[in-house]
Amino acid sequence: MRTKLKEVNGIDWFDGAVMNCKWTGPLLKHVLENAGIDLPDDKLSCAHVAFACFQTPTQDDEYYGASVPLSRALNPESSIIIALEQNGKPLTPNHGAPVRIVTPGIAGARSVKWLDRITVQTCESSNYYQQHDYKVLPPEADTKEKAEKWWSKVPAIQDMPVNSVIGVPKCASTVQRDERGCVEVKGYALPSGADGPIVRVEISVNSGKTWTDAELLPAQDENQPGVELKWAWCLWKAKVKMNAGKHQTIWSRATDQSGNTQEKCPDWNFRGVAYNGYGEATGLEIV
Ligand SMILES: Nc1nc2c(c(=O)[nH]1)N[C@H]1C(S)=C(S)[C@@H](COP(=O)(O)O)O[C@H]1N2
Ligand SMILES: [Mo]
Repeated sequence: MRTKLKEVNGIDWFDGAVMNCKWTGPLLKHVLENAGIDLPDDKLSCAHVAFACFQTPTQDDEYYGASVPLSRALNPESSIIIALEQNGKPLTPNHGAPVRIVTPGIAGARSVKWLDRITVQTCESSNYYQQHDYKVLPPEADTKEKAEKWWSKVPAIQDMPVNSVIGVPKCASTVQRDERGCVEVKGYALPSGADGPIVRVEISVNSGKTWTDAELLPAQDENQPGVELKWAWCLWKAKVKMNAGKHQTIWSRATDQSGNTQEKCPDWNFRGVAYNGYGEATGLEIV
């Protein structure tokens, strides 16, 4: 968002940030149900489950915290887990050892690492990172001062938007066409929140005039061949005809099962978060 639109108060995400691996641990739902949820019925629908880590102060608060709606945590489909293992091994310190939350489809900011406390409560987490960050502010909130009045009015990001990334060819590379004048394009795509799987990825080499369908290679459950993994990324590949020449661009556009699809470019926002414009490989020299 910073490089394409204008300066943001945030970091360079490049193509985006994603974790795609195998997480193992009890479902949060089962732990909450075993503990017993002590809330009046009329509070259940708006309640949140808050996660906190008190190991160290953070840049902007005394601890790190986040929350997700209780209804989501109690939905068996949501797969929110208290992770103990990553790719079959105990969590490493960097990734939250000994115990962290993993919230599939939801922004990584809610996957609290080095977990100390889980609270079922009638309001969202009051932590800085839930209230004053990770929100898509409207474009008019373009300074710290103007942003201030928006933080309490804009919802915290939960579900991430549909997205796709071109991994091959790399930006600014020289690409050799095959004997039929085609270039191989490969990448990954992610659905919006729980709206997976990805059902279509299209490629354009002419600024969106025409699109070619990519072949989808969805991640499969190793124990149940043929069963697509709902939360994993979908790898894809395509062969597209291109003319020789410099300064060429390839775009990718993903659509998920619920019909969410990428726009060329979303509106600018102050923190530069949730960018999900078309995947792009730019500055290509095709030979
Ligand atoms: N305790 C704690 N948990 C945290 C954070 C943090 O700063 N402190 N950062 C969050 C954010 S913003 C992200 S994107 C993920 C990153 O998880 P990873 O390091 O395993 O990729 O952790 C989340 N959990
Ligand atoms: Mo993050």
